[in-house]
Amino acid sequence: MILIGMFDSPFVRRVAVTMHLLNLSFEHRNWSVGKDFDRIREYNPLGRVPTLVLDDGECLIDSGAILDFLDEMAGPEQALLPASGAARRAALRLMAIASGAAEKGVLQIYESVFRPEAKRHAPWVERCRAQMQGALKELERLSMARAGNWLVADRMTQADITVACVFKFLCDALAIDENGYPGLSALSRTCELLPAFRAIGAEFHAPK
Ligand SMILES: N[C@@H](CCC(=O)N[C@@H](CS)C(=O)NCC(=O)O)C(=O)O
Repeated sequence: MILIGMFDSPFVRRVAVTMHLLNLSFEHRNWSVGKDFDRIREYNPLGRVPTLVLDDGECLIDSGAILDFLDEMAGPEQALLPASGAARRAALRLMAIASGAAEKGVLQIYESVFRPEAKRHAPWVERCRAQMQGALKELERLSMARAGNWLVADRMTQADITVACVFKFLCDALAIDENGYPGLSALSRTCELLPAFRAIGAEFHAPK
């Protein structure tokens, strides 16, 4: 399989970390949504990452759909999203809030990367920032409420992976102060020490 996209994207990174955890090997194409846009569009009509190219050439798009496929490949024992019930609902809610925060973070970055200064609209950026901060506040509340190391179960789930990837991205790319989020910082430290997270570095580079 070929994974397209840079690991500083939290969407790409959550897929790569998951593949590492599930022992699914892949080739990596470290393509930027800026300068490699045309190459990415050959595999994904939206020109977005992550895109996962399967061995038979099928192209999977959108990290949520890719994670669903990876869990299916891994089988029910190893799948990272809880199979049913309250734990599944809680994990999906956490993942939706974290992904939404990441999307609002990405929009703030794109405002300065893809728009000339004269066309930037501060109220729009403020709105995105408020949405991102609202999401982080809720993630912090939920991470402080957990009983053990993990968010929804007594083992790591996709909720932990997604929240940790998003928190790291927002701290690095948008200078979010970790100290304001002790629960998320603790989860992040636990995750970032794991071999799968260490293997998939997340150093942020604004798209060119
Ligand atoms: N919902 C998508 C979001 C992916 C996403 O926003 N990727 C960004 C990079 S972090 C991207 O491809 N940006 C280029 C663009 O949207 O034009 C997913 O989960 O895969």
